[in-house]
Amino acid sequence: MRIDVVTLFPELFDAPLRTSLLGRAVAAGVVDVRVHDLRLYGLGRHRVVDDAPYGGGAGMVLRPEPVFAAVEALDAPEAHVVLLSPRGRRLVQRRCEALAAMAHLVLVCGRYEGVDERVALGLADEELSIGDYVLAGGEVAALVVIEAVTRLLPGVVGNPGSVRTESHAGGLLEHPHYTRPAEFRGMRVPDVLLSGDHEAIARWRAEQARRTTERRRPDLLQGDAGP
Ligand code: JF5
Repeated sequence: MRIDVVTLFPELFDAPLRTSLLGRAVAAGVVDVRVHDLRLYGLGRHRVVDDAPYGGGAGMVLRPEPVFAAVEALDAPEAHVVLLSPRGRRLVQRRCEALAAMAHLVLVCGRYEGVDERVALGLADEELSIGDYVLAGGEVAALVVIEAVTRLLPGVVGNPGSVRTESHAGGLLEHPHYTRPAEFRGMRVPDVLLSGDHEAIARWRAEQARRTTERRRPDLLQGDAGP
């Protein structure tokens, strides 16, 4: 899979793309991530990328020309172009699975107080948000997309079971996890997990997942982010 990123802060991607699961996937060539500096497509000698909003108001807006130029320079009309912004549709696991099936993604990172609407109207195939909060820019949101998608690609997570049975993929939160020691600061591992009775353990885990989801995330039981 190939992922191109268009950003004013390419250096933000350096460590995350060299570290841990993402670093390994990039090194193995499972995903080819290329980060492009939007400033190179800025206007005039000063490489201007922003301007004041029509209609007035505080802050600056990312102009459309540099964003269109950066994406069009990729010369990849088949690529799926995603604009990250708080106005986008909320990203859920099901959407990550659909993105992981695509051959080529382009992630456009907004900045300033907003992005000229013509980017959403005439360039992006979809606008996504990673959650209901405002970031300084779309870069961290793009990293979230890259990590959530890359770990779904074949061969990236060692045990395919850990991708299939994880939180949300089944529409439920995970059951609690425990490892050694059996008692820590007065907190005991539930006896059933030490029993060796695998059917009882499976029943306990299913019950815990259901109860925790009911209490913490009743919205998931309505199928909002489920499979
Ligand atoms: C951004 C205009 C982009 O804040 C975000 C964001 C939140 N969820 N997903 C993305 O992106 C930064 C701010 C303003 C465009």
